Amino acid sequence: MLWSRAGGARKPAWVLRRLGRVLGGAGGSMAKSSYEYVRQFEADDTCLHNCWIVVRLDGRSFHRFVEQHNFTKPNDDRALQLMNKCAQTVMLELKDITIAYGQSDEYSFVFNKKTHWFKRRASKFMSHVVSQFAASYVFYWKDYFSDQPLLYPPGFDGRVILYPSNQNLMDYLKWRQADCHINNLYNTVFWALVHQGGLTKAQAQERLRGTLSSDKNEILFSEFNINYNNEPLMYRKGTILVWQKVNEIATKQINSEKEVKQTPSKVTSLHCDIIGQQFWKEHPEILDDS
Ligand SMILES: Nc1nc2c(ncn2[C@@H]2O[C@H](COP(=O)(O)OP(=O)(O)OP(=O)(O)O)[C@@H](O)[C@H]2O)c(=O)[nH]1
Ligand SMILES: [Mg+2]
Repeated sequence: MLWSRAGGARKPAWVLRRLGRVLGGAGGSMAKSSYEYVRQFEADDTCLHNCWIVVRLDGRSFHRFVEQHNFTKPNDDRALQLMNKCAQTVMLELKDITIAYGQSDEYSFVFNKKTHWFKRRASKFMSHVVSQFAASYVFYWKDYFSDQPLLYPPGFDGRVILYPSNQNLMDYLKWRQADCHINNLYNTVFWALVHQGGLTKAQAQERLRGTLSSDKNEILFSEFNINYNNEPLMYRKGTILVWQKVNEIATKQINSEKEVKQTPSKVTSLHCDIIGQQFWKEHPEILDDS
């Protein structure tokens, strides 16, 4: 059967000939419908070339979602692992993501600056990342929250940001990790004051007003015997997902005559510092756009 893509969707040739006649086309050949002009209203959202494309998503109204689903405070391991699982799924399903970074209810995905995926259309990047992530969140929920039913469908917002230089991209990721540190230190002291110190939330907030990081570390240590530096790395640093080469060679069959040898990669999660230079020296492949 003859098939054609005219009109957007794939249709058999006889349907197109009939459609052409209905729309007034001559001799059964496909004429453009008088509605075709509406395509011109679609905005061109091609991402500027040679820029890193970052998609960041964030849970919608998660302050309410975490309460209703009884997340532990300030960090819920099940929730963080579920976020990481969803982000790994995004990296495996979509093309050209070189690194991802997540903390709390947010995740950032960095697409290689040379990517040509979906002709670099921002709306395609954002919608694919967010929908894949949200669907995975619901799909894998029960694997992480076996005793807690999902009460309503969670939502995520998304945005696309372009970074023209490697320095800008590194600074973006450092900014997100600095944000993770600031929020996690605050939340750790806040909930220690409430849970262990017996303060109300309002009193804890008042106690922390105007304090510096050093003050918060001191409260944790002197009043609750908590050394902040011994708190789990995933809470303090967030999660970095990168590709790691697997130490074996796999053979991929292209067709009945041709096969190619490949060094496969897998997605690995790290919880290390990315603000200093060491991480970037150890992982030059992340910024390598070749
Ligand atoms: N208890 C708990 N709360 C969490 C955890 N992870 C994220 N959150 C909460 O999720 C919220 C994330 O903050 P925001 O994204 O700024 O707030 P939001 O309510 O999602 O609002 P919008 O993103 O603007 O829709 C905060 O209230 C966090 O405390 C967790 O592991 N445990
Ligand atoms: Mg949110």
